[in-house]
Parts: sequence; structure tokens; C-alpha cells
Amino acid sequence: MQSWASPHVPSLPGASGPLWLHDTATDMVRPTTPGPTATIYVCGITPYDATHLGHAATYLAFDLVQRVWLDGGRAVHYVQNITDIDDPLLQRAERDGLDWRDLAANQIQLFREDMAALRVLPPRDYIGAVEAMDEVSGAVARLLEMGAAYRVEDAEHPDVYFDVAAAPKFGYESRYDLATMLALAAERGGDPDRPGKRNALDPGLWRMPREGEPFWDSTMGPGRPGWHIECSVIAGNRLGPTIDLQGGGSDLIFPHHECSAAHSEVLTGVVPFARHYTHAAMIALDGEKMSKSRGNLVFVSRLRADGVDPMAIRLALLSGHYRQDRAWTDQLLDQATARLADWRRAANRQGSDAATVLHGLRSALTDDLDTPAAIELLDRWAADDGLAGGVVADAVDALLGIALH
Ligand code: 5CA
Ligand code: ZN
Repeated sequence: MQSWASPHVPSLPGASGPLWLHDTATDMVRPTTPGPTATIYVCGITPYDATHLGHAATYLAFDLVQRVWLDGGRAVHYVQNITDIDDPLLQRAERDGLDWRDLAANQIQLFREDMAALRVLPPRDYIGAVEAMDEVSGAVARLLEMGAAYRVEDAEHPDVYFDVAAAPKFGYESRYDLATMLALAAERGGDPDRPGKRNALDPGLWRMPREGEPFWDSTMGPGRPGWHIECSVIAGNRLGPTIDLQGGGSDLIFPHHECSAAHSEVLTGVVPFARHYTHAAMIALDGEKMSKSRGNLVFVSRLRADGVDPMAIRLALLSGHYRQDRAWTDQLLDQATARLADWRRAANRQGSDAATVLHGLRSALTDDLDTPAAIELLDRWAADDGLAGGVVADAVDALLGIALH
């Protein structure tokens, strides 16, 4: 798929040090250790409703990862998927009387426009599940041959499932106990109660067509893929068996990232799938997680249509730490709008050199993307009329992605 246009990234004097990030699998803030080309996979949208502020916050967090790595002298190979075939997309299309392909295409286009407006650096590979169908069905066939997958005992719909017992470390990524895993699997697209499975936690890999559902041919027969295998395969085929970082929101910790890691590790024999599993916290509205299923959404496109500066949206979302669950409020946006105006005035200022601000900004961001600390530092810079704009404005652009000019 086509991604979106890249914003310009100014180069800065000096360089960022190693980026330390929280890793869910070890619950530690540890240094990332990329080679000359850092590899990152971030789970993309399911395009039936794009782009609410929760999505935006998550993609902004990983945008900072890419920007800090670039500032540290790394190239970055960033891959993102689009879950352009899945139950919720089909259900929404049915509800609204749309062709699921048209619904997906429209929402993907909206997402691209929102990402470009927010100045999010595009992935190098932006891959839809549908366009990767042969890769994905091929991987499912291999898992079956390896004995790591099986057909469920159901004469009518002998769907293919992954056998979690084939992944000896299953559970290491989320570190959840069995009761939590069962509850989350049921809540997030799994079917722990389906009879005929070897283990309640086994996730689907290939689903035989039901009445009226789209399907693709494969050596397993016609069907469509499960959700987790899509991300394992799209990532692995482009980035190799081990990647520097797998990212997404904290609602993907289980079962999605646990299962995509397990699929990949069984397919390649290489553990771990990702050196860091990093998760962005949830954005809430009116006391509840912002989610398509709840419908309590604020869309980036709505705010843009209302004339809100996308840089103010960006700054508002970055004013909280990416690992802190937080609420979107009108006050947050007002505060960011005022702050942006202050920073823009300061950006054009003559004055003494502010190299220490650049240093402080780098230290804050390499410390697990501490944007609140970075913003506090920049507020002090903006309030000091003796300090020049110059390099700080470039740094705010390159590292925080906020254009001040
Ligand atoms: N297509 C799958 C991933 S393969 C998916 O989860 N799509 S999504 O459209 O539901 O979400 C896209 C991204 O936004 C995911 O990383 C998800 O964790 C994140 N996300 C969803 N809701 C929120 C929220 N309220 N706050 C923060 N991030 C969110
Ligand atoms: Zn994913």
C-alpha cells in the first residue's frame, strides 16, 4: 500500500545517545540496541473508523522512537500493517450497507491524511493483510506441516488453530496469569470457549468461509487468516526473525503480541521475536478508554475540519507520558494551543546559544520518551527572553515532530 508523504527532519548538531525504552516482557526500562539500521514494527489500524486520538497517541509515541534513533545516527526500517480484513470491519460494513473494501479504502485514506497532518514519519513498508494474503496463508500451511497447528474438530468449519504448546515460552511477553489470559482472549477477538480446541488459548490461523464472508484460496482450502499471524508474517518477511521493537497500544499486549511472537518464534526457530515489546497507554474520553466499539471517539479529522492546528493536537497528546493512561479534554487542547503560540514566538528569537536545551531535550527523550520533562524544559526556554530560537526550534521539529516555523 502507499503510505504518506514524509515531513522534513532537520539534522541537528551532535547526536542522541542510546534510547532507553520500557519492555513489557521484562517490565524494565532498558537500552534499545539497534545496529546501523533499526527495525521496528508497529501494529496498524483496522480501517473501519479512522483516526481517533487514541490511535494518534500510539503512533506519535512510536514516531518519537524513530526520530530519536534517526538523531542517534541510525537508519530506521519501519513496517506497519493494515488489518484490512477482520470481523469488526465486516460487521461495520454490513451495518452501514457498505462494501467492506470501500469502507477500508476510505478509512485508510483518512488515516494517511491524519498521519501526514500530524507529521508522523511514514513506514517504509505499509502492508495490508489482503495484499499479504499469500505470504500469510503460506505461513499457516508451514505451521500445519510442522505440527504446530491443527484443524479444530468441527465437521462443518474445520478452521485451523495454532497450538500454543508448540511455543515453549508462551506467556513471556505479557506475563499474565492463565485467568487473565483467558479473559482477555475472550474480550479481544479470541474464542476460548469453542469446543474441539486443544487449548482454550489457541488462536485462530485460518478460518473457513461462513455464509457471505469473503475468502481467499490456499492449500488449506478457501478461507481468511487470523489476526496475529498477519503481523508475524508481515514483520518477519521484511525485517527478519528478530526485530528491535514491536509496538502498539497496551490493549495489544495480550493476546495479540503474545501470539504474534509465538507464531514467529515457532516459524523461524529464533527467540525472541522482538528485543523490545513496547506499549503505549490508553487515551480515554469521559472516563472510559476511547474505542471504536464503545463509540466515545474524538477524531483527528473532525478536529482538523474544525480548524484545530494539528501541531496543537500533537503537542496535547505528547504532554502526557506515553505509558500513562490519560484522558483527552478540551482543556488539554487549549493548553497545548497556548503553549504552541509561546514556543513559536520563542522560535524566532535572537539571543544567546541554547545548546544546553538541545542536550536536555535529548536526555529526556532517550529516557523512555519522557515528553513531560522535555516540554517542561522547553517551557523554561520559551519563558527566557535571553535565549535564542535557532537550534531549539530545529530540535523541537526533528525530535518532537512539531514544526514551529
Ligand atoms: N489492527 C490492529 C493491530 S494489528 C488494531 O489494533 N487496530 S486498531 O485500529 O484497533 O488500533 C490501532 C492502534 O491504536 C493499536 O496499536 C491500538 O493499540 C491503538 N489504540 C486503540 N485504541 C487506543 C486508545 N484509546 N488509546 C491509545 N491507543 C489506542
Ligand atoms: Zn498487529
